[in-house]
Amino acid sequence: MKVVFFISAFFFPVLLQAQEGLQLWYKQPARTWEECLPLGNGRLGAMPDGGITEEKIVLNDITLWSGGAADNNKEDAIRYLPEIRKLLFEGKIVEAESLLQQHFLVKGRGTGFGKGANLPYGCFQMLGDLHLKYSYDNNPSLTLPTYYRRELSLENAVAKSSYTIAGVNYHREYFASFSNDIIIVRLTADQPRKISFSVSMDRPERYTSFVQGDELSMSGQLNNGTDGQGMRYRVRVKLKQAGGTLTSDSNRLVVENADTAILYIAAATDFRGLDHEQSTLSALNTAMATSYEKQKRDHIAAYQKLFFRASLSLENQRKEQAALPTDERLKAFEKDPADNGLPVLYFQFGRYLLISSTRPDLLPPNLQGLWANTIQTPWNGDYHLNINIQMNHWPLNLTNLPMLNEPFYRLVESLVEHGEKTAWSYYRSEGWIAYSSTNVWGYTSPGLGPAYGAAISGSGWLCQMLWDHYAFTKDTAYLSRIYPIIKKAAVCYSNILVKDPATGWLVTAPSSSPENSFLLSAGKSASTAVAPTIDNQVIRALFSHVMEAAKTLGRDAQLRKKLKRQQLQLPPNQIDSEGRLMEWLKPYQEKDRHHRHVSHLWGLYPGNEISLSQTPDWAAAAKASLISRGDNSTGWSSAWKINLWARLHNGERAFKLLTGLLRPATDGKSGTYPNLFDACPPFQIDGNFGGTAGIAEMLLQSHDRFIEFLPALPDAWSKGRFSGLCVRGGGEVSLRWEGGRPRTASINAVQNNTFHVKIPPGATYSVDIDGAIIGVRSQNDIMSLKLLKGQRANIVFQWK
Ligand code: FUC
Repeated sequence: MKVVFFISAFFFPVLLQAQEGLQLWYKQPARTWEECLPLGNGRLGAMPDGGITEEKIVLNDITLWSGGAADNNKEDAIRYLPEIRKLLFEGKIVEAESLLQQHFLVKGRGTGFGKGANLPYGCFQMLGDLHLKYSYDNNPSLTLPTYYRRELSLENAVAKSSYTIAGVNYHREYFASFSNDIIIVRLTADQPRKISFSVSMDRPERYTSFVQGDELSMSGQLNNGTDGQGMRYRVRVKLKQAGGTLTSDSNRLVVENADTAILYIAAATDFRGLDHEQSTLSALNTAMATSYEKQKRDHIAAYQKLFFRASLSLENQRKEQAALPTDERLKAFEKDPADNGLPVLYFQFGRYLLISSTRPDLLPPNLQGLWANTIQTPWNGDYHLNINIQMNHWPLNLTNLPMLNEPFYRLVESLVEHGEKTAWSYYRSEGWIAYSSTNVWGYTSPGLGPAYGAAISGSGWLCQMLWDHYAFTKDTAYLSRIYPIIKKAAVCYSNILVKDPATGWLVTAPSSSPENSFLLSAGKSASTAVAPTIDNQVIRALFSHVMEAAKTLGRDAQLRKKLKRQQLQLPPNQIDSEGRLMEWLKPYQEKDRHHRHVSHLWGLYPGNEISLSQTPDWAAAAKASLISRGDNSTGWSSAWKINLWARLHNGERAFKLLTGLLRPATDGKSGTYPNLFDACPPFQIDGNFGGTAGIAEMLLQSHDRFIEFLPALPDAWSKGRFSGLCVRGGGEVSLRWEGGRPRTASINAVQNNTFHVKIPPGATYSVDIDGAIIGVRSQNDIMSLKLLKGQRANIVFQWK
């Protein structure tokens, strides 16, 4: 053990600072929805296309769902469980799968294979299209402006389109207000009386749109899949213009020759019994009684409180690429990925999307965040529990947005009562379980087919996310809130584990490794399996978390003992003849070697039972599996692999995956659309969030009992700084590095804690706490810093 004494104090730059170039911008209006710039305040979303003579703004409300509460559990499923297990243990997989398909999956039509709009399952839907038709009296035939720019600032969550026609400079500003819960569009021109346009509204189905007084409205009711009386919604649009006239006809508002005009768009649904008629009315009244400038200021201030909690900058050698419009910049990056500003932009765009697509007391971001332009959204725009909803939340704690965990917590909590019914129907078990997807109606049942629908790791994985938030925050009040949820999930798994006659291990059966299948003899394949690796890893982690929580809270001593005993009997990770981590209990060959899901690597990321320092053999096997799976896949799969390679401390490979994720998706393949939305394809927001988390994971890790700076830094990012990234144990970290080596770091304690920090090999260091010299203990290249809540440790590294 050695003791190193403090040498010098230093000051780290403050967090709240503007960063350069955090803008998406274009030289033309959007031609497709995936070129439109997304705005959102956690509930309401808007994607204006910035059109010159006609503009469409797609509107969203995150609560707008068709479908409704339904019983999807097969009451008699339990009768078939013994036989399915017997067949599985006898190796009669095909027979087991066929019995499962008939009797052990969902009752009824479930998710409708992702086409659930008119089923009880329902789907998240677009709210409507707002149509603006502009006319230019100075030159009615002119459509081509002499100047055009469309942009979105990530620093203030305001979009703009500016253009010049016949010498008149037009300017539009759009935002989804974080302070007033309303969408606002302001139109100005630099000459008087130049603003003339009409506004109307529609959607592909289930609407009436009408004008009452000076208000344009749209309302309707969605299909609940049973009696048709589903969710109701209301959109109200009002205008405030200066100069000129405001008139209307039956379904349009018309402005002529105004100097400026402001559109106020209020929308709501009756989700959770909200009085949507009244709430839209009062939102409009409040907004219209406030000046535009104040509204914008309040909006920006509310947004920045979250956004500026973390910053990142990477020295960029490609200033010329950084100056390009975002669509061209993406293309240039594919040829020359040295434009470090683009990963920074992508990182902050992910944080922007997270802040914009969820808010406490409401819903977590769904498969499309909150942005959709169709009635039947892909895969119902729902919450998939076998990677997608979890990936949506990966950046949350890492990038200092912990308050956005609340809607996720709330969704999971709401699943418990439904999952209890599912656990009872299928297993006669106490506790709760959820399979592979859910909606806003509490769906927890299995899915329609074995590959997707029989995987039982969903509830356990949700609980790992709940736990990780605790690991980051060390908030024991929160731990008390999640305890019943994670305990009941553990109780269910504990009850349904059975002894595998061949190995004596405690196994799940039936289950599946999410969406993958394996080869059997005679050209057959199946998905139904005993103890797929992900189940073992997820249950192992869940049991550890419940035991630790019970101990911390002083509860359930008997349960703790039982879980410990069972945990020791779970199947260990196994390695196949090719040196790869096995995805199933048996060394099956996967049907698709390059399958997008890498569920068996869950223990490496997002779990932490596999790590380079603690389990190097498994880490090597995980690496072999990753190599064998290959790099090309869907957007979210690339994003997952960035995180996995980061955990394997391979910065170059993680960077390669990141460049793949950022590939322009103009050819219908995976990558990134011009508006930086992730292309699965189609647009799925998980890849954005997974990419943001991956970038953070390359720069800072804390899963392995210590904090490690720059664990997977690619050569291209040799100089940079970040602030406000978070570590487990309740710490906010800032770091500045050069030549690939940490120079100065600081840890702000959000909780009392001893932070263990890996000393970069070859570095010496000095430490002060709030400016006071301290001696630091270190052992095995790990220094320990004991901090009280609110204290800051500053570390200076010296390199020979
Ligand atoms: C999982 C994935 C698909 C898609 C869907 C929404 O089922 O396997 O690729 O991302 O979720």
